[in-house]
Amino acid sequence: MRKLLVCMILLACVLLSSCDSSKIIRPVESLLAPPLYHEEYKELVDAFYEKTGKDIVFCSPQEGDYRSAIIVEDIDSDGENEALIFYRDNADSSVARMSYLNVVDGNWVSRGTYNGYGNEIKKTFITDMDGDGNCEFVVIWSVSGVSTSNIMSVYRTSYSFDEYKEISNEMCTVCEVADVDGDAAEEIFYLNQVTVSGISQRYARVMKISGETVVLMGEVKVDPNISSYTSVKTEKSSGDAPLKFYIDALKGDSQMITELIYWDNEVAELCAPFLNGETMANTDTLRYEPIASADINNDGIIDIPSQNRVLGNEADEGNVYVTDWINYSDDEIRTIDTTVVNFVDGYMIHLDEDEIKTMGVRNYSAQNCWIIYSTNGYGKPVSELYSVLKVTADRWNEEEFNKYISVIEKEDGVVCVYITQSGTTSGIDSKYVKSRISKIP
Ligand SMILES: [Ca+2]
Ligand SMILES: [Ca+2]
Ligand SMILES: [Ca+2]
Ligand SMILES: [Ca+2]
Repeated sequence: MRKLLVCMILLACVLLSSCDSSKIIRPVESLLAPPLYHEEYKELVDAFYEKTGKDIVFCSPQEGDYRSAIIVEDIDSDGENEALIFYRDNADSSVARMSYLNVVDGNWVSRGTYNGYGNEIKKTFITDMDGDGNCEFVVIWSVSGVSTSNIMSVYRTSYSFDEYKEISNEMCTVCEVADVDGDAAEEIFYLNQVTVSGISQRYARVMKISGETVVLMGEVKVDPNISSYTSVKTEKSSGDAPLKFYIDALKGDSQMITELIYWDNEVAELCAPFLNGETMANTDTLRYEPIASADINNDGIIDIPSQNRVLGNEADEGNVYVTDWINYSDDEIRTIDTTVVNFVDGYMIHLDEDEIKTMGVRNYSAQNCWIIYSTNGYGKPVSELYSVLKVTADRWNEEEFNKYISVIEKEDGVVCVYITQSGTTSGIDSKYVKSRISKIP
């Protein structure tokens, strides 16, 4: 009986550890989407069903500020609400549509329905870019499961035409609407890929509304050899510094770069300072692990990880890259911090100039363990100083960890340090390791 109980406990442990919450697959929409519509829009929805029939499927934008299939807003600044509805005719339809409705004599009336360029809506922006009182719509249409097929459509109305017209459509990967050049009017910033004579090129572009059309304000080439963009961060303009876009991109499965793109008002051009014009590659920000850019010192400026050398012995099998955190200002790349990053276990160790030359790290990934050693100044190991270990929360209470110092407590465990005798002799203590080891932001 006792044996059976032990077996059952063991089985429960296995089951629990294999269904950590990150592995439970839930539909993204159920996590992110707000309620489809509020009771107060019942009349709108009823009027819409009357026109389209009830077979339709509402489609919520998957990213951005608008996450509802039904958007009710004062779109033409007359004090009354209008509505945009995204939907498909039925679950199998390959075409998503957008309907624009307003209220006439107390009733919701359709003012136009527009066919999209895909079966889903990735993102939409509703904003008055040219300041004429009427919002423009920027809609990123996508095909489910195909990340390279986004089409951006721009819809505009004016007092001279009484409905919305599609005035532009472009392929895009990333798209944002923001005041790129600081003149208080918003522009469309986007990245796209063009293949010319079999050679793939990627551009960042800025477009603005001009009269009844959209014009290209500027473009700049970016690194063409990437597999996908993973995030876009913007840094607000301040003083003379322009709005900056930081776009993390994967190269292959695990290498990563960050594109920095901004509008330079002095030369009236879009700039991507990290692209090497000769090699057409962004090598300044290359790292061999997918470490995201982040503001690591909380000064409001985003810092970019960059790796180009290992710490300690180059010939060592378990060696670890030095990660420099760089940023770009006044036409210069500055290193603001130097670390070694344990991407898997979620921590990094900050190193000073002297330690970069006199320390090395050996990674025992199967044990979630790093050993930090001193070197002779040319990478050759001299003695082990301390080890950093990531252990699960339940193991942390075991006796063998009595001599370890907890430095980071995380949801899934504890990052802890054991200091050797020669580490202690070299002045490494609890205060030192706690000040040097931090979470990856
Ligand atoms: Ca209105
Ligand atoms: Ca407008
Ligand atoms: Ca602007
Ligand atoms: Ca920073």
